[in-house]
Amino acid sequence: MMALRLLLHLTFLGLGTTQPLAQQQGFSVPAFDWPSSSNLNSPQEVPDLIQIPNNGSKPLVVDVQVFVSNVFNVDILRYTVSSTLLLRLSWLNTRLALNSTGHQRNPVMLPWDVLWMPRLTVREALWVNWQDKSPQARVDRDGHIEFDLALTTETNCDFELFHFPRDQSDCHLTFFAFSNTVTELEFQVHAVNEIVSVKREFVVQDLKTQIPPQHLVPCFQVTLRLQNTALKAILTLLVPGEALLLADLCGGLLPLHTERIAYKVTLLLSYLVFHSSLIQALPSSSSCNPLLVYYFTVLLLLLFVSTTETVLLTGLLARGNLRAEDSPSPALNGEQHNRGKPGPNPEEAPGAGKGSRRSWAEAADRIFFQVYVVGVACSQFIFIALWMWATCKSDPAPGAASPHGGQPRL
Ligand SMILES: *[C@@H]1O[C@H](CO)[C@@H](O)[C@H](O)[C@H]1NC(C)=O
Ligand SMILES: CC(=O)N[C@H]1CO[C@H](CO)[C@@H](O)[C@@H]1O
Repeated sequence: MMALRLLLHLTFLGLGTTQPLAQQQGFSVPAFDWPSSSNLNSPQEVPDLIQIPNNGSKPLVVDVQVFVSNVFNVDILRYTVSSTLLLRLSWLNTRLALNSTGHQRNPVMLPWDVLWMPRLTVREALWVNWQDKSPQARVDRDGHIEFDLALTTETNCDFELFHFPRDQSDCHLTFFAFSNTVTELEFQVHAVNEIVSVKREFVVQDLKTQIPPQHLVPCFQVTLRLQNTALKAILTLLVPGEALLLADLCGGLLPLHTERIAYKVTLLLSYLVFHSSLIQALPSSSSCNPLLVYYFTVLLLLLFVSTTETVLLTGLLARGNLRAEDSPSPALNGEQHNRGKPGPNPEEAPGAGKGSRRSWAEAADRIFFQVYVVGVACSQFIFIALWMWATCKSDPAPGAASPHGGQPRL
């Protein structure tokens, strides 16, 4: 019998790691030791210890200490956070106190499946990996039970990316004990920050715990405040963007009849490539999209306007030159016909037209350049002001706006 149990136990451990993700979300009780309804003749046969300890008319108080040991991945595109936590659950079961009196003085270790324990489910989780598949409970002589549960989990988080890459978001992990009711069970929760790794783009600024105010199932909530350190995004996004804008401004200093048009078109093309990779690197959202998206779109429009201006003026000049090249032959003929005659000098007319057209285009270009510099400077100042003072608060989620049912307001 013992050998069979051991074999079953090992099989369970072996299977445990290959379980589908959905099954790993709750801390599932292995089937072999759980009294199934088929081999129970009456409810009295359910072993006492696997039922929740009674606390009269009051709920049992389970004390939870949450040690956050790592936040190892933050994926803003998928809105997920991966973290490693340790939960230390402790409560009092006076029935065990009676049993462990006698010569036994030290705490005893009991397998977790002979005792009642809250079965926890993480609401925000995509997957949960409970690291120890068969944790042991430490029971002291007063009947205090202590369980350590280590878990790695990937959870959903609504990042506030309006100020990306200097964003800061609160990510929640809500633990529910679905197999008990609020009249049976109550949590008391504290958090301990045990994060030692600092080699991360996102750092944990704050760690809080609370019991959500309105709840139908016993639960507790851990809140991580994550802050983006922004260095990588500044180096890869802001610096190239600003450099391109500066290069475009300097391009305005080139004379119109040189290769300015090739220079501007190359800049616009390289900016388009940069822009598309930038847009792919940022997530989209129903509200409070990153301010940077608007900024880089304005930058794109500015580059487009300056390139268009160069193209238009160069086009006008080229037409003027063509017309000026066409006109000299009749002018020359006219000169031959009118040689020796007094009057207006026809040689001057085409040359003057060409010169005035060129000076007109250059004046327009100079005015445009000044307006453009002012426009660029204004756009930068407006952006800085928005960055400093504008805030954006996402609408509350339908479930948060009207808890426990009600019309979803989307
Ligand atoms: C029983 O309930 C009371 C009142 O809520 C609480 O102070 C006490 O700690 C509980 N006892 C146990 C064993 O949980
Ligand atoms: C010695 C003693 O008190 N034993 C008790 C241990 O707990 C079980 C289950 O509650 C009781 O049935 C025993 O009497």
